[in-house]
This record gives sequence, C-alpha cells and structure tokens, in this order.
Amino acid sequence: MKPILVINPNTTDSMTNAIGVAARSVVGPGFEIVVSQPSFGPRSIEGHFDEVIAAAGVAEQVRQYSERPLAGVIIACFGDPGLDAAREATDAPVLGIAEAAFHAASMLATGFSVVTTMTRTCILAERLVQRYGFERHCRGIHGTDIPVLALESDPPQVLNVLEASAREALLRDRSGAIVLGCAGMAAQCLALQDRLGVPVIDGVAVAVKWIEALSSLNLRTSKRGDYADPLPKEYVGWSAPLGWPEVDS
Ligand code: 2AL
Repeated sequence: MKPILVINPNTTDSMTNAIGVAARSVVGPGFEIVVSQPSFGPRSIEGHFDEVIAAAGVAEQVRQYSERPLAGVIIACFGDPGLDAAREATDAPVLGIAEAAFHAASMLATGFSVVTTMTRTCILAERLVQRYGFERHCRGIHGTDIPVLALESDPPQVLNVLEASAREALLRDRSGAIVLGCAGMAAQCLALQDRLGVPVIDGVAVAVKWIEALSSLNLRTSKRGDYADPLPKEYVGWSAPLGWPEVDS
C-alpha cells in the first residue's frame, strides 16, 4: 500500500479525523491515507497570522515524514499553507486542496465560485487564485461567516447556510460550479451537490485522486531548480529539529 500523507495544518484533532474520513472515502486500491497535524499552532486557520504559523507546522510534518516512501502529500487547508516549502522538503508530489480544487473546477465549468468560512479569509483564497493563474475561471469568493470549528457543530444548519450562499454565488457570478473553501466542509460536499445540481468540488477528495494519478504515472516533484532540497544549515530555538543536515556522499 502506497501511503498518501494528508496534513491538516490546524491542530484540532476532530477536524484531522474528519479529513481522514473524507480522504479514505475516496482513496483507491493500492493507496492508504495517513493523516497528521502539526505539534504546535492554531486550532483553526482564519487569517494571515494563523496561516504563517500553520505553514511552519506543515513544514514540520513533511520533515517528519520525509524519510518514508510517500505516494504524495496533501495540505488540507484552503490557504495551502507551506505548499512551496513542502515541495522543497520532499520529492513526493505535494498538492494543496485549493490548487487541486481550482484545477478540477476549471475542467468542469467555464467559471466557478468559492464558498468559504469567515469573510476575512476571502483574501487568502483571492491571492491563491491570482498566484495559480485562475483569475479567468474564478468568478467570486463568498464568505459565510461560519467559523472553521463551528462547521462540525450543527451539520444540517451548516448545509443550509452553504446552500444559500452557493445559490447566491451561482446566480450573482454566473458560475457553473462551486468550490468548497475549507477542508472542514468535505462532509457536506455530496449533499450540497445533490441540492444544487451543479458540480461541488471538495479539494480533499480531488487532491487524493490527483495524487493517485501522479503517483501511478511515476511523476514526482522536480528537484531541479527551486524545488531542490532546502540548503543544509543550522536552525536554532524551537525550529532546531527542522534544519536540513549535510549529507555525506
Ligand atoms: C481553513 C481550512 O481549510 N482549515 C482551517 O483551519 N481553515 N480554511 C478557511 N477558509 O477557513
């Protein structure tokens, strides 16, 4: 069984477990899902400060698993924190769930809308849309003002709020698909798709499938150029174990 490491960049155990359930519900034969979360950092990621600390947590987890023969790594938070750093730290393919979802949505509709959690997190998704070059496909990003950790507390009510926001987004943006803007929304994906009658994309599920495809084609992260291993150097303080040692050849 080839392991796919799914990192929840926040430190809420129940959300890590839920992400594991979502990933295992779609994983194909020959692959297994291994879930992890950082040993430090915010319980949820809802802004720039949270995201910076969470990115270091993602680096910690990739570093911890870097000796294992992974089929791939998934960063299961919609800000894709630490994505480039993770690609330096392993040659396994690494996908962020926002990146994976944008690619899938752009293949299923000419325009998509993102429905996310707190309105203040919309800027994080907006910047990813720009960074990945999806400005011509993403027609709007909509905050529901549901806090990340409240997604688990009342699923039927969350589904109603997501449905209302998605219906407005489809109309206002003239979109053909909805991207879920938080890993904690994975459990709502199929029910929402049934209600809306348009593709609803959960980045956790599509990232698992992209990783299976890349791994089956024996495609790994390029180690030529800027995704080469981090330069060996000493790190100090709490980050000391993350330093890349000199390898004797
Ligand atoms: C997220 C997410 O996916 N996990 C988390 O803690 N925050 N995204 C978001 N837009 O709130």
